[in-house]
This record gives sequence, C-alpha cells and structure tokens, in this order.
Amino acid sequence: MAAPEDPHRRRVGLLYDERMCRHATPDGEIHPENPDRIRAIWQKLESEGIPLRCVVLSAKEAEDKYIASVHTARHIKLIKNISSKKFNSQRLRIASEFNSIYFNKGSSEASYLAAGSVMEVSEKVAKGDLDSAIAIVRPPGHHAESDEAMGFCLFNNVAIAANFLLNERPELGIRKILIVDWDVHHGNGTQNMFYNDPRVLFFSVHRFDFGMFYPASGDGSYCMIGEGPGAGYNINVPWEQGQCGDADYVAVWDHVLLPVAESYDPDIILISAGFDAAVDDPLGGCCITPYGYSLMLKKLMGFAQGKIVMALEGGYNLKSIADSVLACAKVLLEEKPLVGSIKAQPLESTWRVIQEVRHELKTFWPALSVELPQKVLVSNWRPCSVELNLSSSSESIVENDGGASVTICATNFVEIIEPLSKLNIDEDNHGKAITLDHIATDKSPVVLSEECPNAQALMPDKNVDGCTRWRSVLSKTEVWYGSYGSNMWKPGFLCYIKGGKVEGMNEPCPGSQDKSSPKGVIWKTVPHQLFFARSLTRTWGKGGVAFLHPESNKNDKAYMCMYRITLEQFNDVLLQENSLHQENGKSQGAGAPLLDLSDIGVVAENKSLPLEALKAGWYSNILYLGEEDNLPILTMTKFCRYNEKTESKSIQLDSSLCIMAMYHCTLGLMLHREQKNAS
Ligand code: X5A
Ligand code: ZN
Repeated sequence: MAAPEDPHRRRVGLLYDERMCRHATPDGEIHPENPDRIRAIWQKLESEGIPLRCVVLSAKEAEDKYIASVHTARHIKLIKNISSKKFNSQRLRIASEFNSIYFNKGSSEASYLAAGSVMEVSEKVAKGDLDSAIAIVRPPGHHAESDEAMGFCLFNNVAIAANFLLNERPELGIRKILIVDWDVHHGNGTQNMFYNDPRVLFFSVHRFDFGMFYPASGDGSYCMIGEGPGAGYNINVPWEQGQCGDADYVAVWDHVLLPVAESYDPDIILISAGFDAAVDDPLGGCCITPYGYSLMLKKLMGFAQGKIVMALEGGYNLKSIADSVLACAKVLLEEKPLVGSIKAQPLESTWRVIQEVRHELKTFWPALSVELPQKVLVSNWRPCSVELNLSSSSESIVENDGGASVTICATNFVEIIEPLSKLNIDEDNHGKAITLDHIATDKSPVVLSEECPNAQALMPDKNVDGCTRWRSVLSKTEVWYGSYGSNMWKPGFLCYIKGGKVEGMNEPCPGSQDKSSPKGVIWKTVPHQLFFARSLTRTWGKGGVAFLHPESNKNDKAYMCMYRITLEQFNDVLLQENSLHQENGKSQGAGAPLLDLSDIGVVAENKSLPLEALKAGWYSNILYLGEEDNLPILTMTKFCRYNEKTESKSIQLDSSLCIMAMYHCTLGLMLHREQKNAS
C-alpha cells in the first residue's frame, strides 16, 4: 500500500516529451546535440523512480505572441516554416547560413515545445502550484539571438519564459528574475535580450579562454555588465581555461553569485542548466561532478523561497548529463541531505577571475567590494598541468581540451612552422641560443647573462644624480606595457615591478625602483604571432621563452595583457627582461635610460626600435603596438629579421615549440611554468 501523501513533500515538476526528440540532423549524421540526450536523462530518472515522486507534465507549444517578446517576426516565421514541405529542398542551405545549426522536419515542433514547456513550468512555479521544476527540453536556447538561431539553439526558451512571467503574468508577483546560466558556453542570446533590463539579473559562468571558446566573441567577458537601467544586472564569470570543476564553481557561487543573489532578492530563479561543464563532456573540458551540481543547486534554493526552474541547455555526454540531472532532481525533492565532498582546490586562475568580476561589479553590489582575505587567495588554489598531444589526423583543434590536453592537426601545424622558419635571428651572439640543438636536448643550456658582454658596460652606476634626474622625468610619463608569455600572469609580471619571485622562477627579481602597482590592466589581442624558444634563463629556469614576431600580420593573433606603468618602470622591466639588472651587486639603470621620451616618437613611427645597448639581450627590440587611452602600447621582443631566402641561422622550431606557441595563443597559459613542473 502506498504511504499517505506527505504534506511537507516538495512538489517538483518534471517535464519531458518524446516529441522533442523529432528534432534531429536531417540525414542521421552524428551530432552531439541529438535526441538521445533527453532520452538518456528521462530513462535515468525513471530507473530511479524519480517521476513517481514528481509532478510529471507534458510539453505545450509556445504561442507566437509570447515568443515575439524576445524574437523578431522574421525569426519566428523561419522557425515556424522551416519544417514544412516547401522548405525540403532549402533546409540544408538555410541551416548552413547559421552558426552551428541544423534543421529537419521535426525542428519547428520541437522548438515550439521546448519554449512552451519552459514557460509552462515557470508559470506553475511562479504561481506556487509547484515548488520547483525541471524541464528536460531540446533544442536548447541560450545562444539564440532575437533574430538568429545559433549554437544548436533555435528559440531562447529561458528568455521567453522570463519575459512571459514579467509581462504577461503580473498578478503572479514576479518582478525580479535571476537567470543562472551554468552551461559551459556563454549565454549570449539571453544576455542580449535583457542587457538593459534590471528586472532580469543574468549571471553566466562559462569558458571564455580569452575569447577563443565558443561562441568566441567578447560578449562573455566580465566587462559586459549591462547597460542603461540594466547596468550591474549582467554578470559574466569567464574562465580562462578548461579544467574547472566543483571547487571552482563553488568558489564563484560563494564569492560572486550568492552575495549578489542575497541583495538582489529575486522572486524566482531560472537556471539555464546546460550540463556540458560536467566531467567527461566531449565539448566542455571542465569537470563538475553530479555532487558539484547538487551543491550549486542547493545553494540557490535559499533564495526566491526555493522557486527554481531548471531548463536543459547543453550537455553532450549521455551518462554525465543523466547522472547530473538525477542529482539535481534529488536536491529539489529534498528527501535526503546531500552527501559528497569536493576533491580539489580552485585553480589559481579562478581566484584571478573572481577578483576581476568582483572589482568590475562592486559599485553595483556593495557585498562584492569587501577584499577577499589574503589567506583564501594564496592558500586556496592548485596549479594545473598541461599535456600536449600532436595528432596527425585531419581533425581541427578539438574543442574539448579533455581537461588537460589539446589536439592540433598537422595542417595547422605547417601553417605555423612555415612563416616562423623564415624568421631569422640576426647573426649575433646568441642566435644559437634557440637553435635546434638546445631545443632538442637542453644539453648545453645558455645562461643569458654570460653571453651578454654589454651588461657590464651598461652598469657604470657612477652618476647617481643623473640617474635620479631621468627617473624623475620618466616617472611622469605612462605607457602600456604589453605583456605576453609568462608576464601575462600578473603575479609573474609584478616581480618585475615589486621584486621577488614566484613559483617557477630561479632567483628573485630586484623589481623596479618605483614599486607602485600598475595603474591599469587590460587584455587585448594584437595582430602578431607569438613564438617560443626553449632554453634556460636566469630568471625563469628551464622552459619556453616567448617572443612576439616583430612584424604584424592581420592573420595572426596573440593575446596580451597590458599593464599601465610609468616609462621609468618600463625601463626597469626592460633591464630585468634582458637580465641586466644588479650584475655583481651594482644597482640598475644608472646613467641614462635605455628608452627615453624622445624614443617613443621614433618607435611609434617605425613600429620597432632595436636598442643597440641591449643588442645581446633577449628582448632588445622595442615594439609599438598602437595606443590605448592616448598612451602608447609598448613591448619588447627579440631582434630578428624576416628573410625569405636564407635558410641558415633561421630559428629552428621543433613541433613541441610550435604546439606551445599555438596552445599559448589559444589558452593564454603559463607554459614554461608547466614545463618546469613536469621536468
Ligand atoms: C547549447 C550549447 C554549444 C554550441 C557549440 C558549437 N551549444 N560548437 O551547448
Ligand atoms: Zn553549452
């Protein structure tokens, strides 16, 4: 006999409808976003007896007038008609005009059902007929823009439901909606639809990889905070890399999302619940466990009186998504307390991202302006290790970095090697420092300072007054120092300003004489190629040494972090980068600056300025990379010539260095630190 109905039992809505499986690739091609996704979830829930404990609902098609609150008439017309006979011959071509979209005869119906289903459960939760709900829908929605299908998404299901509650059901008292988008991809569509609207707080945590991860635009950056009345009501947490897992997400919940939710005090929470950040997902490269998802969900149940709607977005590993949704269903049912534990610590980059986001939004959300305790920041992170695989197949870069590895195809590879093999190091002292011998064996490592006879000459340290004078003049001019390679990593770069050493450095840097912090930090791409040589440096020990190709090329792209510092500090960085500081106890940069005020005009005009005095250094060539806030962007690289003909003495690059360069460009990781860890 069935137990009497427990009056305290949570009423959890569960919506699934087989008709949403009819949206599929037209000729049965394999695709990650396929009908088995929702089938696998439903089967799993059934096998665990979940539907028996929930209120099971079936799907309803959304009405056009509600869809029209976020989509254009043109877009609605397209999705409505795309499955009809008269489009049979055009479907393929039309789909190909969109980014990552397919259509078939079932697409129209499935998209109307997905949108209508999320509306349906949202209304029931808003009313209080249900405590919470899970809508197991497809196609997903969060990439869909008002006039454009993209990223496997046709209608923006969650946005349609949010607008429906706000505009069509005012009597339900839903005035403020928190949308939490934990799909591994940025919810660009949803962001855009509510960018000016303070009634919807859109929060998305996603892989960004410095703009390289799908949908690969700047929209997912933490700078996108909303506009007009919506300013402060759009929050992006952009991961710098894959490998993020439970610890990283929970850190973001504790230090960004929950403090904001607390003061926003939403009336309902809609979760754009993609499960492609789950462990083993083929696209995401992250590693949230089912326990991690349950914790993230549990922590949200303290808001909006527990009114939570989960709408499926992405998630492409059938087992992972089924296990994750099951864990979430159990949380909503609140039958048993959570059991589990978080295995790892957050990544180092997670704290950097959290601090960036908090800094960006603290004027809107005072709870974010409290400084995070240093103890949390320094003790609570793990370094990550990177593994590189070279594939000779014709696949392109695999989107998934598998948590730690990247596969790069052989054709890309040639494209990288070819131009670099024509880049000639001048036949001076240490072109040999990056020839194949050293790269391949590391047998006779070259310690730069030993090869740098000018170092002594440069350090007369007689004229203390003269020194003080140029320093005081140059301290009044600011420039952007464009950092790449390991210097992009702020704690690493700060060693050149503040002094000291970070993990991976062989010996401490003296720092700049003026130790004040950079006045600004911005990320930017420049049309230059980044390349690597491997050797041994005094400062960094064994590992890859990054250089920027001195000539720009519009097809190249290198990620750089710009630090706003004084020209005096730039000179001190220049000295340290060329290992010319504090030789034999002498103080640095005495008589005259290496780069004076008048040189800035010269370098701006010629784009580059090789410094004779530093000829023997690794970074003797000053590059001008444009302007930001009317200040020049300067960096330093190796002095090399571009020569189509000469074969000898050109930079010898082996495959691992090319992959390092490409990997770095892609992910902005601190490669030589990893290398050191590995060796
Ligand atoms: C909903 C979702 C991913 C699109 C990836 C396209 N879309 N390469 O996860
Ligand atoms: Zn996704």
